[in-house]
Amino acid sequence: MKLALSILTAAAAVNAHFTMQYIWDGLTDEGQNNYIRAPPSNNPVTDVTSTDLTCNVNGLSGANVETLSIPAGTNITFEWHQHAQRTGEDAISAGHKGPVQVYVAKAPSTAASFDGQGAVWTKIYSSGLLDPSTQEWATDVVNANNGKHSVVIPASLPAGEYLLRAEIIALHVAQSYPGAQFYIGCAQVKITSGGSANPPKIALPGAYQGSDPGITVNIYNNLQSYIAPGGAVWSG
Ligand SMILES: *[C@@H]1O[C@H](CO)[C@@H](O)[C@H](O)[C@H]1NC(C)=O
Ligand SMILES: [Cu+2]
Repeated sequence: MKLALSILTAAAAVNAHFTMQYIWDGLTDEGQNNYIRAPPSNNPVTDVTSTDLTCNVNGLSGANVETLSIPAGTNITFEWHQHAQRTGEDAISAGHKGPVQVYVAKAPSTAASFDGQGAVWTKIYSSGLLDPSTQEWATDVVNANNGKHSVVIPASLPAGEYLLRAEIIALHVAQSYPGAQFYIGCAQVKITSGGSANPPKIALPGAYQGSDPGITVNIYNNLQSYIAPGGAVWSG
């Protein structure tokens, strides 16, 4: 009986997917799915060549999504959940181990009409394997924070409308490709009072390969280091 239960629990954990459901502007909760291109389900993306990698399923347009005005330098918090709730259930299932990253892309005109294709994405945050001795991952911290992680929008980014793309990669079945699960949430913002930086940019899809060591990886063999896909963080 005990064995049967633990097998059931393990199966449930594998299926326990999640979505980005809230953004916080500083200490202000902007409300469920507001300013966010919400996907139709909490299933992950697994094909790194798909345009779903950009902003999740149906994420190439934000025609019905509002755009949040924020000054450059704002501390934005992203909040994820398995279901539409803040009930105290694991925000992201604890079995889902991996890195947490944030990218930004400047829209040529409005964020709502921007499809995010081409070399337009700049990585502004990345956290991965935090402690090899305990095998603590960035996802463990997100879970401990009730689904939240934060990033400060670099003050030197030029003013304009942007997509903010938060990404959690779950590596529990990443021993072969496709296997790694990409959870992606895109928010639409209008950055005011920015600077004049011209940061490095990559394409998503484009920059990730199935063979990347951060995408096809066995995390259950006392992994000592981890390199997240998409290159270095630009610090502003
Ligand atoms: C951003 O806000 C979060 C949540 O309030 C806080 O934990 C974090 O320390 C802040 N980051 C910075 C750099 O101020
Ligand atoms: Cu899942």
